[in-house]
Amino acid sequence: MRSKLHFGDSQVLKAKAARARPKRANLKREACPVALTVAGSDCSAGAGIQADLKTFNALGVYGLTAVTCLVAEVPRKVSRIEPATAKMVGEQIEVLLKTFPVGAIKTGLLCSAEIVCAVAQTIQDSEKKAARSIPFVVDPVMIATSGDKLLEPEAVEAYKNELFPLATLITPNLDEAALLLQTVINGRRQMQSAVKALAKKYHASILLKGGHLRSDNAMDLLFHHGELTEFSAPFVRGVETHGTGCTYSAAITAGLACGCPLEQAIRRAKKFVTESIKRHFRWRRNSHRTIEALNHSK
Ligand code: PXL
Repeated sequence: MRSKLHFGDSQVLKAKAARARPKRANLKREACPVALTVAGSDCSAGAGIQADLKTFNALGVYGLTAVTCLVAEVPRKVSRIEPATAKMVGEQIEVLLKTFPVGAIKTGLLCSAEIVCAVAQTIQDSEKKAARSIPFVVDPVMIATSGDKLLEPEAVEAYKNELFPLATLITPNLDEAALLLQTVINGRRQMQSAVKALAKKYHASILLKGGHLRSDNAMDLLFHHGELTEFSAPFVRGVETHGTGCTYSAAITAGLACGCPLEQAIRRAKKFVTESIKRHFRWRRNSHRTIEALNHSK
């Protein structure tokens, strides 16, 4: 049975409701930094858009996405890749950049030469319209950790001619740097000359990731404003590393979106990746096989 309202109760209820309503003062809170990732979807969620969003979230940044392709895969096995149309990729970027206060952008897997060109063109046009330039991290994803080819070979030229000239930072691993320079890199000395050669060639800061050297330390080299800086962390052995490259560049992008200087953003990102590997998830598939994934939560 409904209880009877007494005279004056409605005023009391209204006052209570007003107190429960969120205060307009909420709007005065510090605005959350925003970052945009332009990348592919990894259905196993360790790499690609999914890794980027989890990383942004863990680092206190609101993540926006422009999806370039769908990848059916699990760690160590890419099964199928289907690209979005270049027009659709461009349009996602355009509407986002004209609406949100994007503080930094990153690209991951771009799949085809057509998509690389559309991304470069749209970012350039949007920045011109807004009369500002946004820190831009290019992770030149070409080959998966599994060794599977992820990028059409013709797209490499489009990266060199269209996208690299817009980059604040380019983050190749050793295989990608070797492909870009048409050389072999297998030691610290060769890393030093490669990072300088790439910076000179593409007029951008370069972070060359040495993780694939498999020494005791995962050592990366930054060439920025004419100076070499080394970032090292103990190599975490025996763990599935699917998605570490995406996670690293997403964490750097998050730092830049928060206004950190480049070196500080890289230092923090390196720590975040190392910790996501250390605290990885592991599931049992059957009596002798397991499956692992990075743990992007903080
Ligand atoms: O880790 C490289 C990578 C990036 N982006 C997507 C991927 C992968 C690896 O498989 O699927 C979407």
